Amino acid sequence: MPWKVSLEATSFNVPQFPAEGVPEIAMAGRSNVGKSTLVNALLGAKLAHVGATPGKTRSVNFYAVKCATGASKRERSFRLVDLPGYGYASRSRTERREWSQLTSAYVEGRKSLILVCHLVDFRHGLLGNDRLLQDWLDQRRRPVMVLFTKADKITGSKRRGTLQQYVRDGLKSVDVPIVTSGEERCGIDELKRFIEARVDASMQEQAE
Ligand SMILES: Nc1nc2c(ncn2[C@@H]2O[C@H](COP(=O)(O)OP(=O)(O)OP(=O)(O)O)[C@@H](O)[C@H]2O)c(=O)[nH]1
Ligand SMILES: [Mg+2]
Repeated sequence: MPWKVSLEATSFNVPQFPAEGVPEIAMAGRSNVGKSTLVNALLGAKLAHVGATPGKTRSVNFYAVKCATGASKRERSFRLVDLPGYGYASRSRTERREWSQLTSAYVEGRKSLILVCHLVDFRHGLLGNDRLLQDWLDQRRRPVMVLFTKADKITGSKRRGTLQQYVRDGLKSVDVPIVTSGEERCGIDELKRFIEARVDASMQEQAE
């Protein structure tokens, strides 16, 4: 079943977050890595704002999704959450602090958050502040799934070797990272199935 999607909330502060409820899957990563582009590719709609200059997304954006999962094709509801990026140097210090406070308040405090997708540019691998994010999430026992972005910038024949090298270098991920491209739409269907399975598992756990 195709996903039924809509923008549910755009939050610039914690009180604007929608009430907790359905499971949430968040997209985190450096500014400009392609979080909003990947959200749009998953949603099949241009709902998230994309920008060539880093620092485009400044709010926590909640997208409501309905899908049918499992053998029974039961309808499930969840939210995809597009977060502001980090590592954007040229904004004012106050603005940067506000963004990171909002993002960390969301990730630390949100009970409905079942998975953080950590987006990493496939050309660069984990950079300094990506490792900081991985450690920070690990300390908070937040499950993390690494997703590589902009795979179209690396030739098809080099993709496998690049992925293996990054995995050998050490990264924390609940499963083998998925290599994606929002531009070429590669890895999108695989990622949709992965997300559906995580949502399904969390709903089953809740029901038990
Ligand atoms: N070639 C290529 N470019 C991409 C891909 N995904 C995103 N981009 C480009 O990268 C730039 C940043 O994309 P966004 O999706 O806005 O990145 P973001 O991570 O949401 O950035 P912030 O909101 O600033 O944190 C845009 O110019 C996109 O067109 C991709 O898969 N391939
Ligand atoms: Mg964005």
